[in-house]
Order: sequence, then C-alpha cells, then structure tokens
Amino acid sequence: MSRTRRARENCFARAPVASSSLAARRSAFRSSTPDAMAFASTRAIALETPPRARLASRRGDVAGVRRVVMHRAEGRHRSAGGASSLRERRPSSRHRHRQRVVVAAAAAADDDDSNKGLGLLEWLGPVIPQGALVTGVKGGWKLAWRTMMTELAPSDDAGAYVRPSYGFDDTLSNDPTAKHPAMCGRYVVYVGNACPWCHRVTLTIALKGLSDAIAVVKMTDDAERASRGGWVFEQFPASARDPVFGARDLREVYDAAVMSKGPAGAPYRGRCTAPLLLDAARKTAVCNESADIVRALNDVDFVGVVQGVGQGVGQSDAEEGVVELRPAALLDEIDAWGEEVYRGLNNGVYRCGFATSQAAYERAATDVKTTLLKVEKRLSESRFLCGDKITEADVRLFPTIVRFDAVYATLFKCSNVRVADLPCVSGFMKDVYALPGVRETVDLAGYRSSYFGQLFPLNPGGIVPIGPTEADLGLGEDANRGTGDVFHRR
Ligand SMILES: N[C@@H](CCC(=O)N[C@@H](CS)C(=O)NCC(=O)O)C(=O)O
Repeated sequence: MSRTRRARENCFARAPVASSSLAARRSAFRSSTPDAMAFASTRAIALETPPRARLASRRGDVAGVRRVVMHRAEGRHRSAGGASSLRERRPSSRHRHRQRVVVAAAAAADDDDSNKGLGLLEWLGPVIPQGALVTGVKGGWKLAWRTMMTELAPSDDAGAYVRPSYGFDDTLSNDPTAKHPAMCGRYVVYVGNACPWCHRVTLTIALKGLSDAIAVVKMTDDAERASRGGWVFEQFPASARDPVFGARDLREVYDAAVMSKGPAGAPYRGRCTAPLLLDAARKTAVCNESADIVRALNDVDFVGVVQGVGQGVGQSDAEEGVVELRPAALLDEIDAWGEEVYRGLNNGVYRCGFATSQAAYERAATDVKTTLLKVEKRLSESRFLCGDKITEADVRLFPTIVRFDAVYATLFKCSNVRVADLPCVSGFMKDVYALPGVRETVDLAGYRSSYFGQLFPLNPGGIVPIGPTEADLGLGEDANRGTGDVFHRR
C-alpha cells in the first residue's frame, strides 16, 4: 500500500467516532464564524487529508478544502459500512490524537465569542514536535529582540548596557566676548517629555528661575514619525515646531546645527539625543550632555534677566541672590554623591532595563537597590543629600526617584525595591516636588505612556499601565521634612 493511501486509511477508515467527528467538521465548515477560524479548522483537517486538500489549504482556498475533505470523509464513512463495523478496529494513539485535533479545531471555529488563536501547537503537533516548534519560534523572536536591543541600547559582550558618548561639549561663559556668552534670549534647550536627563535641565531652569532667559522647546518621542532617533516636534500647531530652523524633528536640528558650520559641514552622524543646548544666534549646538548643561546653567549669570527662585512666588530675586547649586564648600560632597547617584540610579536603572543577559541584569538590579538603600539612610539624617539645602546632587537624584515606581520598578525590572516602601526617599520626592516650578516639570502619565509605549523591545504589546499616578505616590502632600529656606545663594 502506498504511503498516501496508508495515511488516508489511518485518517478515516479506522475512525471509531467517525460520525460525531464528521458532525463536528461539518458544523465547523458550515458555521458562520469568521473566515480565520473556519480556515484554522480546515487546515487542521487538511493535514489529515489527501494532497488535493492540502493544496487548497496552502492556497488559502477554504471552500476547496471543505469540498475535498467532506467528499472524502463521507465516502470513507460509507464504504467502511458505518460506525458499527468500525468498532472492532482499535484506533492507534496517533489517530486518536488527530481526532482530538479535528474536534478542537471545529470547536474553536464554532465559538464566535472569543479568539482562542489558531491552536498552532495542537494542529502542528503531529508534523513538528512541540519542542522543536517552541525552540524555533523563541530563537527567531530572540534574534529579532537582540537586534532591536542593540540598536536601542548598545551592550558589551557580557550583555551589560554601555551608554554611548555624546558629541557636543562646549559651554556657556560670563565673558561677553566668548563664543557662547550668557545672554538672555540667545539659547534654546530641546527637551523630551519623558527623558530623565532632560528633567535635570528643566529642574535647574525651574529652581534657578531661568525660564525667561532660556527657551525650552518640548518634544515628544515617536520613533515612527522621527527620521532618526525618537524625538519629534508636535505637528499642530505649527508654532510648536522648532523655533530656530523650523525643523520637524531633532535629527533635522542636529543636521542644521552641524551644517551651519560652513562648507565643511556634513550631516550629523551619531545619535540625536536630548537634551540639546543650542546657540540660536550662531545657529550651532553648544552641548548635548545633560550634566554639563546643568553645570553651565548653574555657573553663569545671564545678562538681561534677574535670576532667582522668586519667579511666580513674589519673592524679590535681586535681594535674595542667585540660586547656587554647587556651593564651593560642598563641591567634593556634591560630586561624590552625584557620581554615586549616576552609577547606581540614573544609569543603574537603564543598565537594569537594557541588560541582555541575566547576569548583567542581576548586577544592575543589585546596584540599584544598594544605592537606593544608601540614599534612604542618608535622607534619614538630612533633608537633602548634602545638608539642609538643595544642591546639584539632588537635581540628579529627583528625576530617577520620581519615575521609579511608575516605570523603572516594572518596565526596567528594578523590582527588588520600591520608593513607596522607603519613607525618607518618598519624603524627599514630595519635598522637591513642592518647590516652586517643580510640579510643572513632572508628568507621570506622560512618562508611563512614553516608556511603555515607545520602548518596543521591552514592551511589544504596547500596553500602558494605569498607575501609579501623582496621587498614588502622594505627590502634592506635605513632606514634613522642614520649612527653612532650601537654597544656597551667591
Ligand atoms: N548623556 C546624555 C544622555 C541623553 C540620552 O540618552 N537621552 C535619550 C533620551 S532619555 C535620547 O535622547 N535617546 C535617543 C537616542 O539614543 O537615539 C545626557 O545625559 O544628556
């Protein structure tokens, strides 16, 4: 007997429950369920059927499969003399499995209330062993995932995230003849809504009351609309576009800023990251490293504006003096905490979330927890990291803390510790949030939708969690951490 023939015999002639299975098949074919489900069942059935049906299945010809299968099934059923004569024959376990597959597929096709999928594992089982199928699909997906992760976040051979370095490292100066003198209205800083590095910059602007001196241009991340990287300007209104070059996305700003250097200028190569500080008078980039931008904004005195924290709260800025985030007496302490916060938290959470190996992830998650507990202890002793007044070290700490429970603890798997469980870190977060201008720099819903919606390799389904919200974290509540003036001044 030929192999095909034997296969047909197996399928139909030995069927002990041929009549009920036939009814199920018929019901699947005739049901008014969506084509996809009906096709799933016909494909399952076609696996057991002669080549003509398989051919029709491959062509996606549901009706063709139906015709062949029904014809064959009815023919076999008749020629076998009905169910009673079949009862003597003992079905093989392989055959019983196929029967179950057919009934399951038919049931799936009948059920129009829920989508149970194609039942791939069930109907492919007899052809490809489940182990091979799962291994193959996982391997394919992992390859795609690694490729995307490497583009998103470069890593070393051990799977640990390596933050790339950045291109522009000029600074501002108090000298009016310098390349980039500190003049009111001359500079634009491009920031992304969710980016913690940008948040350092907007915090500095808020705390120092510099919003009249520097234009802050907000961008949103949308890798599908951006021509490179992720940052785009809002389409509407047009006034929300880049005010310097009229660019549509940050890449166009980078290109324009580089090309404006003259004939030698070529399009920008490298990552188009935010924040970016631009000198609008020269139409050139000053700096795209947040730590340096914060330092530049702190160090210079902008000509043409009164600086100070009084903005919007009725204080007399000139009398109060300029806010100083790096007082000379505390520099060593500020830099030591700044470094620790960067390594263990600012970059630590990214090392956690962007790790591509278990070992690299565990190292990073441990670092994050250790640093957070150290910070908790420190904040149990003093209101801020370097005493009872806010410094640059706190400006580095706050953006990571305020995003922690909403994003990093879940999406980045920093799951062995939560800010909500650390009373002093939580109190610090509420305390800073209550300072003038800071609340306006925080947008938890925006963070959640950006991180969960845009970091595709980490969350391919794109589902955005509904919390925690500002209220869930107690932001806006009294921190009970003191009432004195929190600013160093110069
Ligand atoms: N070292 C930079 C890092 C900035 C950074 O990584 N920004 C991210 C947003 S959170 C970015 O713009 N990424 C776009 C990209 O890498 O293509 C800084 O601190 O300013």
